[in-house]
Amino acid sequence: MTAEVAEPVPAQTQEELFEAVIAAEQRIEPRDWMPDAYRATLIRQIAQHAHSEIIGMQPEGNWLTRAPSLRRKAILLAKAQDEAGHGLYLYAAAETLGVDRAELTEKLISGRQKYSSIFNYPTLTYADVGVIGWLVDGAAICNQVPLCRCSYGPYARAMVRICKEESFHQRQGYELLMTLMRGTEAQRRMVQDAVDRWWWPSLMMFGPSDGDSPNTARSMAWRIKRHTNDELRRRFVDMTVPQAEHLGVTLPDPELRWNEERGGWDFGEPDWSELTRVIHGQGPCNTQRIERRRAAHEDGAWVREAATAYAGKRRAEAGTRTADEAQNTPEQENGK
Ligand code: FAQ
Repeated sequence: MTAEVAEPVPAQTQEELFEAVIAAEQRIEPRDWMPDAYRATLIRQIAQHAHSEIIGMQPEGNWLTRAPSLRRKAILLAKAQDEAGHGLYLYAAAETLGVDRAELTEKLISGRQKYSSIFNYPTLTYADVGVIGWLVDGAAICNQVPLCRCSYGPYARAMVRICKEESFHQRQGYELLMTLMRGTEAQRRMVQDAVDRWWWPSLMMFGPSDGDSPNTARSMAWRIKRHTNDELRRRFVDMTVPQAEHLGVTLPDPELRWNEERGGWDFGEPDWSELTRVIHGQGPCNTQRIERRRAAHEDGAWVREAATAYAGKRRAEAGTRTADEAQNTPEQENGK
């Protein structure tokens, strides 16, 4: 009998099938055909996201050895560990698209891939830890909840767990700030100072304004992104203003005004030239962040080598066992 060779599906049909899956709000999975540009967009976004989680451990990590109490230290350690975990899920999601984590790390430390601008700002006081939880995790949640409905299955599924953990991070940040606000006048000033420094960079996390966002239209058509950068930024401001009032801090924007007609808050324009500078390596801490990441990668080389050698040993042992089992039939093993 001659083996039947499957007719290759014409590219046109594959593309139509892909578009139909997207239109039907179903998920594209790693085994499915996808346009090269869809794959490249996902790799770009997921890799940047993963790098952000890993580099994002540094600003708060700065305070691990100086946390004001054992309780605060335990909370902060757990948060940083969660962020490492998010990075790992995201690198694993990127690997389903055919890229290797080592290759992505190499691109990050050689400056060929980006990470979020927000992590290039310094953490000057312990109030910054609270403000990162409240504003930075708050912005991350606003941006990432819609990504749970992203058209690419592994990314969407990774986001579900990440969002749950980020919500918890936001609440711990807010709780820390509430505690400080109930404290001394100096502690309240410390919170206000941190809010003043982190507010605008947090708004910039959502990316450039829609008119200057080259990737949004394509990513929305593919249902990778579900909202534009400006839509999400507005949603974040609407969510955050009442929280700031409850906390008793002032957001550093003289143009912040309730818009009755729109039912939302109007706000000022972020300094886009600052975002461009930070994205292109000229933020206050860009050099330090990448140097630390490179040093950690180099210091960890022996761990990767040991893990690879151990995995090789386990594979060889499993291979020997399989060969032995092939020689010993179940009857022989049972002594029959
Ligand atoms: N920083 O055309 P668009 C976190 C780049 S995780 C740096 O609008 P797109 C958890 C953009 O990549 C935070 N670069 O791009 C945590 C593009 O450059 P490219 C990370 C930025 O992709 C909390 C160019 O500008 N979250 O916080 C930024 O459609 C606390 C043009 O921009 C994610 O990554 C920026 N802010 O939209 C951890 C979420 N904005 O690649 C520790 C997933 C833009 O063409 C502590 N990502 N760029 O060379 C996204 O939703 C999107 O990628 C956007 C950008 C919205 C970030």
